[in-house]
Amino acid sequence: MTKIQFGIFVFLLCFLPLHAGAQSLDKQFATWAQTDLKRATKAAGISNRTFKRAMSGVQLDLKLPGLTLPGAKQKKQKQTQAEFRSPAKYFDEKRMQGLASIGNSLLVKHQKTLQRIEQKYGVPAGIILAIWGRESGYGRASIPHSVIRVLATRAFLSDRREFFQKELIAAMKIIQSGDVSAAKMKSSWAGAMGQPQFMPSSYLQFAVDFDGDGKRNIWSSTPDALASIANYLKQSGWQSNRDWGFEVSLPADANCAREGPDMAKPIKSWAQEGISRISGRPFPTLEMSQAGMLILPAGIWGPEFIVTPNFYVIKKYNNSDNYALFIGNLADRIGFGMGSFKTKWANQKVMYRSDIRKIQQKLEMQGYDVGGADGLPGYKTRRSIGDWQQKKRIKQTCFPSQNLLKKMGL
Ligand SMILES: [Ca+2]
Repeated sequence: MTKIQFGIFVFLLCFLPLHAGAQSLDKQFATWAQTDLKRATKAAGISNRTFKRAMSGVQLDLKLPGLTLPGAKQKKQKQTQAEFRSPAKYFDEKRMQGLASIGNSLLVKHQKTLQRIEQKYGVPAGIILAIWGRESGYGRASIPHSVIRVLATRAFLSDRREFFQKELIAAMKIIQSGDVSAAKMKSSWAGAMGQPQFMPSSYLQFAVDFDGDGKRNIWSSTPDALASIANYLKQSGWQSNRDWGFEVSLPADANCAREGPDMAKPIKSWAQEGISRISGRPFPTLEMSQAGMLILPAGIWGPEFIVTPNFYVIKKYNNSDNYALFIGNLADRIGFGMGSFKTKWANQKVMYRSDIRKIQQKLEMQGYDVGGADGLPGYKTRRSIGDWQQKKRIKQTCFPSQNLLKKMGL
């Protein structure tokens, strides 16, 4: 099937529900729901009554992105043309300022609730607000989908069927618990629910009732949504007496190839070799004897950080260095009136992921650990580049570039 034919096929499925192909797909879905799915839910302790309440009238939603339609050859991702986007795009200053400004007013508005939450869970208000703002625009973003419909569609028509079926069963467990009706369980098109954007399994693990009405309502109760975010972080290991991290400045001759959680050492040891906070303030006394890790998201070409284990707790919410830095910086703006990172992200020539993969493969052949040749420069790739450069006695950058490709003979 060509691209155009595939497009027409999808068009027909979307807009002509009486088309034979669509009809049979709906039938297949209904049969699957009443047999395989029903059996699996029963085994997981979902009652017939809950199953009916959840699934009655639920139809496939073929407009969701990323579905795998039967008969359609999976499009091979054109990785050769995929560009690696510089972290700079992630930290759009206008967006950060907008979120910080609303966050500051909400800090005042919800002060008492946030203080009670901080007392109970040990997570500072700024971090909770930053996640709330990032995930759902402080509960103002439109979250229009029915989570049951999204998950049922994906459990039937995606290449991660097992994952989505598990989440669908978790969603039914929520309905069975009586916390919320199926109709009120709204999610994103990916199945992330409510103001904290929890998948149903995270809801079962971390959602809490904080307004005292006996129900965990992350959709329309602000105290429940905020305390659930705090509980997620606490259960994931948040250390209450510690910061998330600090923007720092490395001495010009410092070895940049020492990033990552496995190269942690006491913050005072980093300080002793001349790494200092970019604000000019000293590291807080409480932090000095505790573990800190170096993070250089763009190698020597961008802001540099010493982070604490709490940085990795934020990554459990969303597994991305940029996400965790975004939350940390937004929290600092809300809680402490700080601004953008002081060091700018350098304007580098755009690189293709395929070129980054070539660098990774070459390093792997020489015995370096790049954390998998995926075309994305994570900390293992960055520090292996730095180690390779040091061995070749060329200037360390700890980041892929066109120049590095040439130097490696690629
Ligand atoms: Ca509640």
